[in-house]
Amino acid sequence: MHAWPASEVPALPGQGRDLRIHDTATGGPVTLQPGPVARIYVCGITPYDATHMGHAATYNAFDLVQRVWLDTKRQVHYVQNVTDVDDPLLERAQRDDVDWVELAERETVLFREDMTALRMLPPRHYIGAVEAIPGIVPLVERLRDLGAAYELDGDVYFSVGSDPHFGEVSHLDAEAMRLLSAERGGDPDRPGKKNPLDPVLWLAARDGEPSWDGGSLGRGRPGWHIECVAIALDHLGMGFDVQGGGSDLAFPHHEMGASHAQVLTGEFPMAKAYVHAGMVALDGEKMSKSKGNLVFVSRLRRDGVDPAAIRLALLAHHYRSDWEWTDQVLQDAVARLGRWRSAVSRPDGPPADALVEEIRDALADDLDAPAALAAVDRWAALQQERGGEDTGAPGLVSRAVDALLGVAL
Ligand code: 5CA
Ligand code: ZN
Repeated sequence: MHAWPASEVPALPGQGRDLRIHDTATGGPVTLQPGPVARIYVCGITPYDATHMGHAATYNAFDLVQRVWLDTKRQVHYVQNVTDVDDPLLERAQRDDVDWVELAERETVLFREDMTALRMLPPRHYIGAVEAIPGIVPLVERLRDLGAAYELDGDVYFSVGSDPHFGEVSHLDAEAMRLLSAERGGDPDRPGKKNPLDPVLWLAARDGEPSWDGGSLGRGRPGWHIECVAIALDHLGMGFDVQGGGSDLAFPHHEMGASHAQVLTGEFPMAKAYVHAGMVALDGEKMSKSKGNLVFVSRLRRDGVDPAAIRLALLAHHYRSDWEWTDQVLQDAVARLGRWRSAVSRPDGPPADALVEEIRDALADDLDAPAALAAVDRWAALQQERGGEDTGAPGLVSRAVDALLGVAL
């Protein structure tokens, strides 16, 4: 699949910082020191509905990770998937009586447009589940040959008992795992499983559903977790720097992925840091496609909202906190964008070298975007109150805000 166009990232004077970030698996901050090429896998959308503010907030967090790395003059290898075949997509297509391929394509096109408008850096490899099937099948066969997978009425399940590290990403107790598994695509109550938590690796073909050649597995379609493992291992290899997603992916998705990869390679963990963004809510409930309480990026854009203001609204919240989308959040962002634009449109201003360092420090400290915004606010207020003589300052602020925060002033 092709990704979306990249926006230019201006180079800044001075030295970038190494990123210290909260890792769900160790439960604390880790300072990442990637080589010259930093590697990141961010779980992509299941394209059955348009990009909502929750998705946008999560992708914003991982865009910041990359901007911090780029500022250290590293290259970034960024991989993202599209879960373009899975139960929720097929169910929605059936409900709306549309072709599942068309639904997935339409929503993926819209997602790309939203990401472009929000100036999110594109992945180097943007890979659909369907196109990954030839790589998924041999991994499932290998898990089976290793004794880590078993068959149940033609479907193939992964045995979580085969991984000594199982549970070390999310650190949940058995009851919590069971509840979340039922909520998030698992089938803990299916009779005949070795462990209720065991996730499906390969689902045998069913009437009325798409299926593909699975070699010795028979016709069918892939499970969700093995999809991301196959794509990540193929394009990044083991031990990449960050696997990212919203906090609802910690269990089961990232836990199961780490488990599959551990059994396949004998290495743990697949990612050096498991990074999770908080959930965005609307009217007190997590924004979700299944609940339908959504504010769409595309809708706001159609209503004439500047994408830079949407981005500032996201940046005003720490990525790890759960927060609520309200009209006020957007109004505040529009007002801030206006203040910043007016401040950088003057021919001179207060010196801004210290501001660049403040933004760098804030982001390197677990992506503290709100602190970065507060620093720019202070510079803009000073500009407003007293102005300044530095003719390079407005341009420098503009470039720093663009390079580090993805906001075009
Ligand atoms: N295709 C899978 C990942 S492989 C998937 O979870 N797709 S998704 O479309 O449901 O979600 C895409 C990303 O948005 C995930 O990282 C998910 O955690 C995140 N996300 C979904 N809802 C919210 C929300 N309300 N707030 C913040 N992030 C969210
Ligand atoms: Zn994923």
